[in-house]
Amino acid sequence: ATQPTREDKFSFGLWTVGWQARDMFGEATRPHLDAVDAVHKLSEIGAYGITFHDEDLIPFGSSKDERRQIIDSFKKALEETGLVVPMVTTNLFGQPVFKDGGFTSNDRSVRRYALRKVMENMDLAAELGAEIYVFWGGREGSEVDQGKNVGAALDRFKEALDTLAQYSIDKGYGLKFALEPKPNEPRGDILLPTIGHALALINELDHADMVGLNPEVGHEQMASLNYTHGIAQALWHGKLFHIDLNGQHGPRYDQDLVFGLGDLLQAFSTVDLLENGAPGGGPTYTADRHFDYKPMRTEDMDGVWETAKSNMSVYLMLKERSKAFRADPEVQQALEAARVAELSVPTLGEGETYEQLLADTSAYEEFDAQAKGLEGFNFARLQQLAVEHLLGAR
Ligand code: 3MF
Ligand code: MG
Ligand code: MG
Ligand code: MG
Repeated sequence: ATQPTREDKFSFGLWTVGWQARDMFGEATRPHLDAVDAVHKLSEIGAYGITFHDEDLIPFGSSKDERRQIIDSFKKALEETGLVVPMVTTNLFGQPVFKDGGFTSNDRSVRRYALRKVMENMDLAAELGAEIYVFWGGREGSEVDQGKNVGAALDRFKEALDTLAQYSIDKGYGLKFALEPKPNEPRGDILLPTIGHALALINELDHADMVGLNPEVGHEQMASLNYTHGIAQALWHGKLFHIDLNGQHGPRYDQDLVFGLGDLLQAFSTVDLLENGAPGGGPTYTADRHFDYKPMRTEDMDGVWETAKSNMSVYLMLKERSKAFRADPEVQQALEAARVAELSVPTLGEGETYEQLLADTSAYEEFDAQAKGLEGFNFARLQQLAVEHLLGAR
């Protein structure tokens, strides 16, 4: 059951398995991974898709001819394997020109250049049949509070997204945009630091309907937030367009561990939500299960593929455990005892007005709040059952 198939819809960023492990303190420990080889290898281990930043595939500064050649051999590999490209994104953080951001650089000419870079790559995304276009604004932010007019920066963020959405519409690309929040790293503070901030910006956009989120496990956890709650809210807004799955140990640097290898208990509730929906009902997630992680710097290429397989196998093990959890009659009793489904019952009766609520003395005047306050919610039993299922003790 931990053997992945195409139906599991697992996808990987080319920058994940292709990460050469160059970090803040040390040189690369692994050779360059050719995109064509990555496609073949990912297909071999049971993945469904591959995603990329423009520069992961086409080195910065390539000529038009070089670009075409790379794209053609990449497409050939996709055809040979049947691997798909569900999502594409732009690198607006690596080149020195973007050191103060792409869409929100204080320098207007940099912002115009950033828009053009995205448009060129959107053409490629459409050519490859991608449905989702991700925006992670890694350099959109500041270290010096006085150096950035946050309101003006949000105006420019909106201007960029509105312009690019119009471009996709006019070209008939049908792309859906997904914003990826992150609190910090590489900037001291990044704009749209959490799921909530990004959702609020979306409300201000001209084409809000085509813009959603790509939340990453580690990014929310770096902000000490609960990832499962975050994606649950995104789902509620109809905005969980895509996901970046990985692992993280709390609020430290962005670790990009293999999925689940951090807060495993939360990974369990994440998979439970993604695969089974909320207990008591609600919208579900349908796009690819995308991993954004970094294979440990200590590993050679064999180790890289070992970690790639780990992501999928951990996910599938958690999926299997979550199915067993939901199917267990004791869990169903515990959910019942914790009155989880009761939350889906509206607080007011059908058609009931606040006047009727005011007239209902059983709701207030006769309500024994003290006695009610002594009743337990039985969450402890539910938690224990979740742990037992997670550990395979049931
Ligand atoms: C950085 C990230 C990014 C984004 C990517 C868009 C380099 O912490 O998570 O990966 O995921 O830019 O998908
Ligand atoms: Mg990340
Ligand atoms: Mg990410
Ligand atoms: Mg990360």
